[in-house]
Amino acid sequence: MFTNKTTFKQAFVDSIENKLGKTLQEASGLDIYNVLGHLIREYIGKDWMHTNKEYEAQQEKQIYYFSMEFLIGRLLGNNLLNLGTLQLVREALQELGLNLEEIEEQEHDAGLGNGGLGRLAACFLDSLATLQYPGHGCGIRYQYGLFEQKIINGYQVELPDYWLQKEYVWDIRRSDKKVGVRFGGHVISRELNGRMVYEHRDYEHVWAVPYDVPVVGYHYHNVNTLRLWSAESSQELGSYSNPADQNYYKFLAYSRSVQSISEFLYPDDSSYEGKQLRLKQQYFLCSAGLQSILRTFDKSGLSYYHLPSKVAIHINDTHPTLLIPELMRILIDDKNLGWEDAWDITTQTISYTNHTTLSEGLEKWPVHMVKELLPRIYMIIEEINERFCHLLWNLYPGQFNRIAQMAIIADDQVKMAHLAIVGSYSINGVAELHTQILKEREMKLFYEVFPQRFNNKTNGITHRRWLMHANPKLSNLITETIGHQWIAEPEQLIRLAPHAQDSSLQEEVARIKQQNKRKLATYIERNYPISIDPTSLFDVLAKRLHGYKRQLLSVLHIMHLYNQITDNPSIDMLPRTFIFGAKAAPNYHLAKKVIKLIHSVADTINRDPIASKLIKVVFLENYGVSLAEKIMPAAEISEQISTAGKEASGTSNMKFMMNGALTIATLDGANIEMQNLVGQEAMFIFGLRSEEIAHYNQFGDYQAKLLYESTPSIKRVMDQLILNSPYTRANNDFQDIYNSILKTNDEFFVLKDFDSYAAAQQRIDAEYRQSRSWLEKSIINIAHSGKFASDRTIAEYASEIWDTHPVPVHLARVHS
Ligand code: 26V
Repeated sequence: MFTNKTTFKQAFVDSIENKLGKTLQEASGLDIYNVLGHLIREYIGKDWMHTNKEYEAQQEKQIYYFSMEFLIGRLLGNNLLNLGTLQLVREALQELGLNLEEIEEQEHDAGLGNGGLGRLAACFLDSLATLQYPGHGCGIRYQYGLFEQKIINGYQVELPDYWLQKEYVWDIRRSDKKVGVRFGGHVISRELNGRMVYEHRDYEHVWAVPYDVPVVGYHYHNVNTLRLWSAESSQELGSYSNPADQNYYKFLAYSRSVQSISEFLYPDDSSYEGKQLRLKQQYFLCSAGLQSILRTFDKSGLSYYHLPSKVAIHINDTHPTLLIPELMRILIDDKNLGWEDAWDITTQTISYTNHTTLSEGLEKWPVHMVKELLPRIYMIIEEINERFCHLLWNLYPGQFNRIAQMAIIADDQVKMAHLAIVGSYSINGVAELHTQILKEREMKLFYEVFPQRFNNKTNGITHRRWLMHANPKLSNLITETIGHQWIAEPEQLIRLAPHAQDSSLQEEVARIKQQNKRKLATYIERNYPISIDPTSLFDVLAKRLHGYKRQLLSVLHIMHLYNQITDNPSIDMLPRTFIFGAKAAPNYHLAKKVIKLIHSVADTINRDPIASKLIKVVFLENYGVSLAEKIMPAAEISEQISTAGKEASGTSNMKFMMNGALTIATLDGANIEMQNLVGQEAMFIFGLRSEEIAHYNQFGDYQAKLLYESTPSIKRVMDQLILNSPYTRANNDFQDIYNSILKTNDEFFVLKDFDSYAAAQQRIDAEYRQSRSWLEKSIINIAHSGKFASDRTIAEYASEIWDTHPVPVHLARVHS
């Protein structure tokens, strides 16, 4: 459509005039964004259509990635980058007096996810399309994304994130593809011609309407689909419009309950509330997504026995596990297959990724709730459970205990992880340690029964968004140094390693980091009443707030540094800026207290005329994808300090590394694999290892109180949480934090790891002064970060789990 700047400018200005009836000069920033967005969306449209036609013609296996979360962030810049028109559009806009970066700021992040799990799904979509796999996302089009975080007086306040308030330019509503989903009612079973048939009666019928978002692959032509489902009433107000009619209120209640299905994303990645609604959302996604997959499959004219060779369905954590009984239901009730055949097909089609070993993350539903909301699905789960227990009985006769521990239904609850393991052919963890823990500890009993199903796929991130788009200067420098092959094959970044000691490269890396730091400093100064020194060391901790992620360890350490400064104002300490970004689940009381503590510490230190020359503490509100894109390029230290064994993988660690930060970390999640690559010297490793933590947990031989009493530096910072200290002032805000450590015997080993963390921080202080060796390590980190590109992860999923192949789509698109 536009092959050079002139045709683009023409199309753009025409579009402004035609769509808005305004001149370019009269158009607002939002007008300009909307018009540009539409123009690009239309440009994508042709490739999208061709991709779908090609997929239909070639009949390659299709992958459907089901996830309750897709944290895709903004699309304008990334689509331009992937289309290969970023440079052309940027320059053409400049000629029109417009700045692309400012236009990008108009786009509201699509924040349809909580954290790592949702962002991983978004990175995977980018890699699937770029590697030309026929792989699509299936999710929910929540009207409200993850809440918008405001900080008022140091406390987190949650505001609704109504991201659809302004027009969303990227999706297309496909009313013609809507499907019906049924809730509640009851099931009548009877025999008909020697076969049981099941009739679902008196159910509530809801329409699921898909909205499709194109997913553009980088510099190739595949445009895959992210299909987001929205719930709509299937009854019209029409005949009930009279309030005197008793059905009027029934209708209102029905329509409200339908609306709520796709209204909110659950703002919690640790525990859950509003259980029934969450279950409803999950079934809604599973049923709608599956019906639409089978509609497409039906067009092939193949029998259902071929389903596993044409369709791979992946479930992102247990949230979409109801796909298993739903596929069984459709095959048995609607397609008339027998149980065994349906089970073979189902278990050869579905694969599952586990993302957490935290017990709060393992979903369980009360039996009565599943029965009431999904009566036919419950019957199927019961039968799966019975057959599975029977199998176990044959394997382990008489071992009641073991069988009870493994059952899908037990203690009046349906255990979704058990259902997911039993009903899928592949179960993977997201980093080596995590997979090992699944096999040896958390899912040990299942591993003994199905060893061949378990495998590891270490997470990754898309280098297109997290390096090329977020840090174009560093990207260009890399290309100047090693050529452009790394863009298509990120593992080629390793070719930077031989240049790590090259002083001119080091200087360039330092110069770019400095520019990125200045840019972040300017952003901070514009948005917060604080000025920071862009030459200080930028030390960043940005991720969801959770006890196991130990933001508290970092804050206690900052308090400790402050104590050292007040004891000795002429202390030799390198100036540092500690930058935090974190949302706490709204009902996670302690996490919110930690946010308040960060603010109290920031307030005290930033105001102190002496200490503030050495330390500044900044909390950036509303951490999300777009803010992360600003932070990563400017970071010099990446904090990955979870209690070992608790962080399944982590993905911010990868983003920081790719942007040249050095990592201070425990041996947890993917940090271990990072260290294996870059070596001990290029990271700052500290703390207990997961085996040691497991040992303490097993034998109970760690006593936090003793440690507290016997270590003056620890006692001092702990006491500053409760006694009259600069942080507590008149209130008693931090008593709960204090208690949480001393009364639960320091569940997350914060005190136990404190000294070792402080020592690692001191090493950082010393090594940052050796700027050449620091830069060498920074380059080594970038060079090894290619392993953590999601292209590698997706290629592994494709060949080792899904058994699918790229489908190149050839079109004549011109790239700049
Ligand atoms: C559980 C629940 C329970 C119901 C309410 C909503 C909700 C949302 C999420 C979860 C599970 C969270 C699991 C999770 O996010 N795991 C993270 O996955 C990342 C990608 O694999 C990984 O890098 C992180 O280490 C892991 O914590």
